[in-house]
Amino acid sequence: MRSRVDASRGLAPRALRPSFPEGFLWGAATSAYQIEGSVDADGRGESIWDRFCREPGRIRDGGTGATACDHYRRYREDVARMAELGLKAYRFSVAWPRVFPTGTGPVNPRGLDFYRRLVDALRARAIEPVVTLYHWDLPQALQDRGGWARRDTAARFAEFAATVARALGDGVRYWITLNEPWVVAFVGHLFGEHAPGIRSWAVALAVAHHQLLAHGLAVRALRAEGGGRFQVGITLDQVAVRPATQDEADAAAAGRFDGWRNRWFLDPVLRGRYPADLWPLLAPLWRPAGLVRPGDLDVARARIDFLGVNYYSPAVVRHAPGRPPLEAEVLSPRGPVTAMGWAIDPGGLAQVLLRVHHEYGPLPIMVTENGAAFPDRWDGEPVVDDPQRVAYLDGHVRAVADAIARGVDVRGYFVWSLLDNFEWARGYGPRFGLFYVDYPSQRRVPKASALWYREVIARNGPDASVPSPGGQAEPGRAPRRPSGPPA
Ligand code: IFM
Repeated sequence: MRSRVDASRGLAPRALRPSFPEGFLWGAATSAYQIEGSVDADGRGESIWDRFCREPGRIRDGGTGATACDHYRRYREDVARMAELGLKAYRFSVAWPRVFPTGTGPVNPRGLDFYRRLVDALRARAIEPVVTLYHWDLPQALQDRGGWARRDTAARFAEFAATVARALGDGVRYWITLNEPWVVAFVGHLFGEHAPGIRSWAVALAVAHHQLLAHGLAVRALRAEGGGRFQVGITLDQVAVRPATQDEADAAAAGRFDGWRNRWFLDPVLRGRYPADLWPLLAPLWRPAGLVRPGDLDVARARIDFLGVNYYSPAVVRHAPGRPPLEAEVLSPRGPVTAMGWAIDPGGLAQVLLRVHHEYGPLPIMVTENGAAFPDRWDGEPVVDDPQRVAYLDGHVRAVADAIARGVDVRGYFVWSLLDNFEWARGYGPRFGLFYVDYPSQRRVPKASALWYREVIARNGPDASVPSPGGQAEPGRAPRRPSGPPA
């Protein structure tokens, strides 16, 4: 049998001249808890991440989001930096506990005001705001009532979505309901590495289902507020899955892993059903009585205007008999890796884009996150040299161009991240930013990748006359280093 995971897709010869459509949205992304700080300001309520960070041993360096990049107070300065890069779009998230301190009940107008000011500042610089409604900071009060494992949280989320849309709808056209629901479900509720730190298949699968419901209900709420003016989507993290060998067993294991890692959300959102091959394997884990109710998957399949794809890395999978429940093992990367230990493979981005296009599309796609952490150092110079990140981004941008050349309708690309920030359980160690953040002084220092990105945006694509280093993390193999800090 042919594997569902066809690693050869997208590996045909590269497009010679990387080219991007007119109006392509070149952006950068962040999320509220990772950059804002000011967690007690203006009536904000507690989030699950505030609570989780206080639990000993949860965060590698003991860090919290209490100050982070102090963006809540420095947003004007940060928007000015975006403008210096020439960003066309900025993707940020709204902290639910700023808007509803206890998750529901009375709105906190001061919380909403912050996002109004931010949207106004972006608009004043002609930067398109792209709003993510949920990037992991659930109000703790909702967690105390069961969190995403409770069906009612989906309805509360739709209420939140409608409230934010009403407040910001004049200035915001692009809306993303959820960011990486797979990570929320499984890293937060199966591996216990993210808030709320639960370890249970049954809970994780219930959380996955309720997020799908929440997504569909929020799409409806957004349409009711914005009509046809809004562009609404969801962001799913996609892994380029490849079998370790041509062996049937490895191919089957890769297919199962892909089903859990990618199709568990793709299928309900775009086809209105759970993956048929995985259903018999996973459904018994939550004893489905009452979880999936008639009509739920019709709600989850609400029409979307674009799919957000986050891509960082591939996964090479081999059959591992007896490993419940998927009998699959992800091998350690062999080649170059980032500071997160993630394999560097731009071809994987083309692979996931082509896959979504061929199997679920055609549909408009935005690469809502792509980027890499490397051990950047700042010694007081005006620009932080980060050749590995320049190489990584250059390779991945060219992979997007490859996918476009093959007919994929990609509308935007967002670097993760604008700023170095709080990398969840990994704390402040990994630095993903285009701008280095010196946390003690809160100074932002452009990295060479920011200057490279400024040129890419100005040219609407990478310099076709300069060969790509292929995204390999080898220092010194970056494309020509652009000169001078941003104007
Ligand atoms: O920092 C995260 C982000 O919050 C979600 N996507 C992956 C990034 C890097 O780990």
